[in-house]
Amino acid sequence: MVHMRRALARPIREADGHPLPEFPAQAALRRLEQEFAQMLGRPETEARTDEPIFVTRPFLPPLEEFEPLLRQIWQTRILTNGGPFHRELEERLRAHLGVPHIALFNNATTALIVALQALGLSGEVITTPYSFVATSHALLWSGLTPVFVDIDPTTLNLDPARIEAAITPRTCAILPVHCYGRPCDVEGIGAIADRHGLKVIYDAAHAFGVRHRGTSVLNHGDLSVLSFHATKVFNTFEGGAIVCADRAMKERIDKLKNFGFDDETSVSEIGLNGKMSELNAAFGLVQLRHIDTALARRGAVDAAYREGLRGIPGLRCLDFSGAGEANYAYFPILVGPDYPISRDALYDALKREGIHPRRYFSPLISDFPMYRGLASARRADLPVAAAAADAVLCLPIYPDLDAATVARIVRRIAHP
Ligand code: T4K
Repeated sequence: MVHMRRALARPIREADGHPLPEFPAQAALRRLEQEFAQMLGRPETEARTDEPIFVTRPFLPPLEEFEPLLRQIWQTRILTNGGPFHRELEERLRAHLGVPHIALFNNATTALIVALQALGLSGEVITTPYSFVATSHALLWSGLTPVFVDIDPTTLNLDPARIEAAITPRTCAILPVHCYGRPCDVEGIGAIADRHGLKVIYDAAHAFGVRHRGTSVLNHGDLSVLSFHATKVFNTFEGGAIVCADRAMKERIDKLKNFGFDDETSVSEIGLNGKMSELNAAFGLVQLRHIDTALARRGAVDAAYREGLRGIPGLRCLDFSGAGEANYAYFPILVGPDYPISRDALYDALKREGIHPRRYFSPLISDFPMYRGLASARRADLPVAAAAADAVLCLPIYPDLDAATVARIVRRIAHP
């Protein structure tokens, strides 16, 4: 912390020795520094400029906390197939998230495929082109046809105003994404689904812990799918889950993720192996002890970015205000024509400095070869998604990101 304070107090100089104007977010970053000091309760070292700064860095609990659970696994030799840690994590996540039922998976992609199978879908599914490719890949794996619909310019989520025009007699469901953890217009989408008798599966890979109008955003739609991948807010190394409303559906999902077994000798469906191992589940239990601290630290980084980047011409931070309780999973900025250099030039400039933002989500899913030929994949019909894909840059955000590094990133963006 002492080093960090010194770094912030130093006048900011470019390599040629000319001082830059006072950094506008200095006060915000001091506050962030104080918050970090309180939350960590231990000294912080100065941000190291020789280490690459990636878009994310997985949160890891103290190893000592994980060791006793590992010892238990070694004693019991229960490694997978719905063991005690698996059952306990399901129960704890159910309570923590405030959802009726949750089924753990080995990753969100498998969970998406099982979710689509559990609802018995066939035909066309309306979805967003502005997401990670797993969203649409799950449809193709399930023999379903993606129908891409443009996104809303404010939220970058599927635009309900455009959904009805894409509904055909073959449409069976809507697969929206709570992109970056920002809730979709769940009321608007729900109303359309009800009117047309469609199922709704939310790809909630980014939405762990997000709340909307006083309840978990995962309580909307027929099913919601979470990712617990290393890069996510809550990680179990690899992992995922399906949230559902009733016990019968949970039992069906549990069967489908276990090859379709009804009992020891009968198999009634073509299930797959989607089970989470005891190792991942045990790790999740330890992670869950720290989730509130991890989210608070992400929130502090988010606040510092917003203050530091405010007023820079041509830059827009995605607005989460009024969207409920955020989880600060990503920090997307949109680089517009008024910014001095292009999005890609900024991306390259930051990379040269050892800062590695990501262009999530560019290209659009609909630009990839296996989707390009679909009638709904024409870029001209997806202008908002296309513009976002060309402008977006997700800045590094993770619990361990320190104030001095946030300051450094903001300075580089303010003075490209
Ligand atoms: N739906 C949506 C909307 C999704 O975003 C995703 C996944 C899914 C579904 C499918 O979920 P899973 O089946 O994965 O559970 C990453 C993740 O692999 C992927 O899970 C995630 N979305 C996507 C948005 O990002 P990459 O290829 O960009 O990740 P990668 O390996 O380049 O990692 C990014 C940075 O994170 C690295 O530069 C360094 C850091 N990192 C990464 C890993 C894996 C670490 O520090 N440690 C690590 O272990 O896809």
